[in-house]
Amino acid sequence: MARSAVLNVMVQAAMKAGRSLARDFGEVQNLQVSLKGPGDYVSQADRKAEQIIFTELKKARPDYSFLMEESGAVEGSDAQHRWIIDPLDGTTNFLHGIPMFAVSIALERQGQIVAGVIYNPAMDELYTAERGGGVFLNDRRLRVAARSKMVDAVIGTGIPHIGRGHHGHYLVELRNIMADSAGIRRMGAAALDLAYVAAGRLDGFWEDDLQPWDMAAGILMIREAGGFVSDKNGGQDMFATKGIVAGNEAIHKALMATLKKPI
Ligand code: 2AM
Ligand code: CA
Ligand code: CA
Ligand code: CA
Repeated sequence: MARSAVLNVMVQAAMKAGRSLARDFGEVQNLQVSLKGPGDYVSQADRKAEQIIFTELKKARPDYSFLMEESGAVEGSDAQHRWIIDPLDGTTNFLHGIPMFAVSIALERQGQIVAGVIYNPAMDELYTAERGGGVFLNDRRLRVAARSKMVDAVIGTGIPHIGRGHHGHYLVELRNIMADSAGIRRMGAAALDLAYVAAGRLDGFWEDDLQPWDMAAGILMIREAGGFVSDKNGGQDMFATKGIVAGNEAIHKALMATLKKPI
């Protein structure tokens, strides 16, 4: 597995931020926490990790543009290249001492995602992907799961909470997937859920109301693992519509059909 120079830069940034998160996770009760909206927490750990990633990437590629969850968009002189960064995906888990959280970094070139890194420091799991070069968990190449029937499939999702809409329509979807699948998992970190689909741990995944930084790296990973990713309409406008459906070809198709069913 030969990593390109730019992927190495992303790995170094993600692991440095991950070490900072791991230290803060050890004394989570001492962190300053604030609310961005109902149920929407941010802590010093999120901000510190984002600053580390920003500094590392800026040093390596001074001209590139940025889209970050906590600091927003920062335009560089090179608008063709954009980093898309979630410094801590799974903040709620993190603040509750649940070790399901990750750093997510993607690189977009002319609107196309070309590289992605997702790192869970608590489990020391590093997912890396490059367009056309496959996806790896640490040093092992990944493929999506082979299971093709919903009766055998374990499906991940994100359940809306206070401050997030769509509750009524989500309950219909949840009920229909419950009825058709072997099980549903709600792990609480969307970027990791997508990495788990790439790794074949989850057979499929769907969620509404996600942001580009939740999805960008994971979308590339699922494609590079031979999987299918689309928005809820079957198109490729995940960033604009904020919805995502993923799995191998058969599970993606079955999920799309189940999600459209009436109650
Ligand atoms: P975060 O931890 O980076 O905020 C859980 O379903 C997923 O949803 C997590 O990846 C979480 O990312 C994200 N999330 C948390 N609050 C959200 C909100 N208010 N709207 C949309 N997504 C949110
Ligand atoms: Ca957040
Ligand atoms: Ca997130
Ligand atoms: Ca986050």
